[in-house]
Amino acid sequence: MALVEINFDGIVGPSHNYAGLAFGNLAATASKGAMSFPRAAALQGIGKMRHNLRLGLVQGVFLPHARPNRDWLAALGTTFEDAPEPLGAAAFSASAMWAANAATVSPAPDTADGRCHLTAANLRTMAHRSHEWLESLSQLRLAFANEEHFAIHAPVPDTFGDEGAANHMRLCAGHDAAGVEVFVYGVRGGEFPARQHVEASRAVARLHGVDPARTLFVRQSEAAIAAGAFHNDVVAVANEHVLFAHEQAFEDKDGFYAALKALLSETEIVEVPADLVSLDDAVRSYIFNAQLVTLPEGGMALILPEEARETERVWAWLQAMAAGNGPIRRLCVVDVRQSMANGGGPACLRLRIVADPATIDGRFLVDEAQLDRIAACIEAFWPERIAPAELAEPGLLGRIEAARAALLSTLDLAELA
Ligand code: SUG
Repeated sequence: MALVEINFDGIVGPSHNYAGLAFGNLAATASKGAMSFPRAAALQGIGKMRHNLRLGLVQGVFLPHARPNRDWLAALGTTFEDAPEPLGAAAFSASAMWAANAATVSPAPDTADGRCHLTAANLRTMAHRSHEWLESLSQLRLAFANEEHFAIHAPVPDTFGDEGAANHMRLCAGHDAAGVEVFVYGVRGGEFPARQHVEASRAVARLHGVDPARTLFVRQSEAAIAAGAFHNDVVAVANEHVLFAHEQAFEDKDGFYAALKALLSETEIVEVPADLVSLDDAVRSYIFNAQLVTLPEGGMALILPEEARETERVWAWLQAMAAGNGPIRRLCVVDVRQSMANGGGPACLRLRIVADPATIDGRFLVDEAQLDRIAACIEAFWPERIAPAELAEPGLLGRIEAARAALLSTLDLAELA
């Protein structure tokens, strides 16, 4: 089979909760202390995957990580039972669901050795995410063990923050053609942290062996970070030759657009003007945290969260755009509200990998029957709700650990235990 784009979604883990851990992520901060619904959250994720399979797209999964992360707490000289806050909540977070932050991916056509390169992200800026990389790396090494086709890299040293594919875009004539890789970084961020450091992006580009002449390092606008766009994928998304972005996404958009068009003449930029959709509306609605996909029958679709339809100005703009002559003609809406309340939209929940499915460990690829099995496991084992005060209850911990064990056994992935 030829190279195709595969979306690997993070299955929402049984410890999903709202601890308000991600400063600069407005939705997560606003949800702090709310009751969470892990079972519904995970089933919403399955619903999105089913939707995308029915569009004819290829789908994969990554597994929830072991929570609480007892090894991380041990390295900090404590245990979950004794951990002072916020360490306990950080060890308990289900944040690995946002697979767009697991790694940066450079598909085979872009790299010097003709292999697909993946670098796990260190996620060092947020304590609750800084310990994800070890298990992400294990899953990547297992799923993409075929060294003829894949090269897996450990995170870059955490002197420099790296948040993975959420700050990386690839533009190309077709998925299997050599692309232009765009690494977006932040500098100051005002009150909020700029999580992606340019030195980390440069290191990933070097490790992957992408052609320096076809690689751009682009600065995210200070205004976007200050408005709550803690990752570039909150204000921009690309697919093949199309860049869909907010007018204020980049610090020097004219320079960026010109460089992109010089490298890829087919480039089409669909820009949303700030006077019709403000940065605040973009962050509230997650219009850009859509999956922009190429449909098997041709043309592109945006897979948007319900919140985009509910934000009047955003929906009006989208409908006018889809009715026009541009490359994006279809709007699909999915319900991922539980993840959205932590600032994770449809695009955050997936890592895109361009590869031949036959070269990937089949246990990480899913069809509808496999999704049925995963959903049955979620129905049986995921807690229905978690109130903040329950986080430390031994009964809940036992259920969460048993739930992950049941999923590993359902997927025949005992080596991740
Ligand atoms: O890192 N939220 C995640 C959301 C990640 C979204 N990913 C992309 N944009 N690609 C984050 O801010 C909230 C968890 C809490 O507060 O309990 C959280 O980590």
